Amino acid sequence: CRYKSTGSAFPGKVKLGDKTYQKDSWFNVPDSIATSIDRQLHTTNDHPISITRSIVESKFPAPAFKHYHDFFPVVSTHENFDSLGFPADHPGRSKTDTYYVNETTVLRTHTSAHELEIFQAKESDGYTISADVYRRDAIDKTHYPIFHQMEGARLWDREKVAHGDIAKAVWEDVERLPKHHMIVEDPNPPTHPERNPLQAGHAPEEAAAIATHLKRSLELMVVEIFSRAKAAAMATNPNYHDEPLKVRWVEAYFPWTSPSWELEIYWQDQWLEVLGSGVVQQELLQKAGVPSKLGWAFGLGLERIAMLLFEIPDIRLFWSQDPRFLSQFTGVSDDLDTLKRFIPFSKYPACYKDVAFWLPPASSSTTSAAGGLAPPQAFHENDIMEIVRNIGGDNVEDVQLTDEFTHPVSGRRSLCYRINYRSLERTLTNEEANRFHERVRGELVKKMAVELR
Ligand code: FA5
Ligand code: MG
Repeated sequence: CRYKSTGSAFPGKVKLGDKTYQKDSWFNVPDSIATSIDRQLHTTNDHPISITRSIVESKFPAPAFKHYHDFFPVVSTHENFDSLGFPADHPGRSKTDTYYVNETTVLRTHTSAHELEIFQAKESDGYTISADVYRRDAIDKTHYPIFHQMEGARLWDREKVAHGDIAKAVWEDVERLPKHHMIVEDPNPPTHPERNPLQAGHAPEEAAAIATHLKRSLELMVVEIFSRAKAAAMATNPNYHDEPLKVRWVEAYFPWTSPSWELEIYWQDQWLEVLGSGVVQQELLQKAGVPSKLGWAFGLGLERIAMLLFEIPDIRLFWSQDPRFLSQFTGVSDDLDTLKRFIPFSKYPACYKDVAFWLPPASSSTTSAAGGLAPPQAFHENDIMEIVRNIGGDNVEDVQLTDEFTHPVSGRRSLCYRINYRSLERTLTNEEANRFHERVRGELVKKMAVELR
């Protein structure tokens, strides 16, 4: 048995939700993640993620759209990556980015993992899927290793529209959508031969019609949600600071859509990406057994929308069990006209600690990855994030690279990270922060073979 000699956390089985899985050397799911699977915030009554989900769903009404909430988060690598055309070497597949249960089983990294099966099911030509998704990622106020996405798609069938004229049918549906007056920056060409190509089987006017329907639908979702929520806030708070809503479309790349775009909203002096989207690749629809259909798909971050809507300043708050957080949403309906902003409770002092280290020389590092975290010769920042997260948990607000240089003679790289230890719920003592920090330093040496400076 090839796993016997390692003596680490496998072989063995792991229970995730109500199912049991065989682990192998790919397993990298920490307990804190495994035990959070049961939380299902997107269907928890009176939780801001569930309220937000319901508000966004209402912008994609039945019968055109069917709404799914119950897809289990453990999926195959085929569902999460292969079915969508992810190339074999796509960085998203890496153990540094994704939580693996075993070599062919992952915690889904996005709700797109269910696109193929939903297209296959043919239950509706429009749908949304809301679910929890998992990623090894940065630590800051807008990133968390578990978050929630809503996937949406809308298809048209060449064989069911008059004269097979998809472009005309889609334009008629565009005409039926309400207009809006929000200023949208969209300097992007409809398609771009290298960056955002027109698909082989699509006429330019088909892609243009679908793109217009996609963009208008998503803009309407944003306008309706934010302008009504703002009106409610201004009605109840005379000192409400009114900032005009600013949004923009940015070119993007996804293996299963082309052309593709992301939508960003201006928030707290920066552009915040809220969703990715595009015209669905015909190859995916062929695989699903619906080759005569064409359409669009999007995937949005529910936390990002919820943070804007309720003015929630830190993504960790969604996981808080503190009544000072949860009680503010009790009895809050999804009625936008009566929506209440979150009133922050006291902010506790920040406690910054730096850690500086030399990375191991690339050639000698093959023996390093003791815990199976780091791939042998490559350094990946997500491994640092994971170490900090596993030790500090929600007591860490932010981890930032503050300095980086390469030694002119030895060629070795040195990095310095600044960790902000700050709980949302109480003041951390300097001793507590020091204890976390000492353990972080120890684990960096043990798991990543760095040399502390
Ligand atoms: C995707 O996940 C694609 N599946 C979206 C998509 C669907 C594209 C269908 C085309 C067709 P992306 O990795 O950009 O794309 O994530 C989508 C959204 O999830 C982001 O715009 C952001 O709002 C949110 N998001 C991403 N990472 C995090 C995170 N760590 N914490 C919170 N929200 C996140
Ligand atoms: Mg993105």
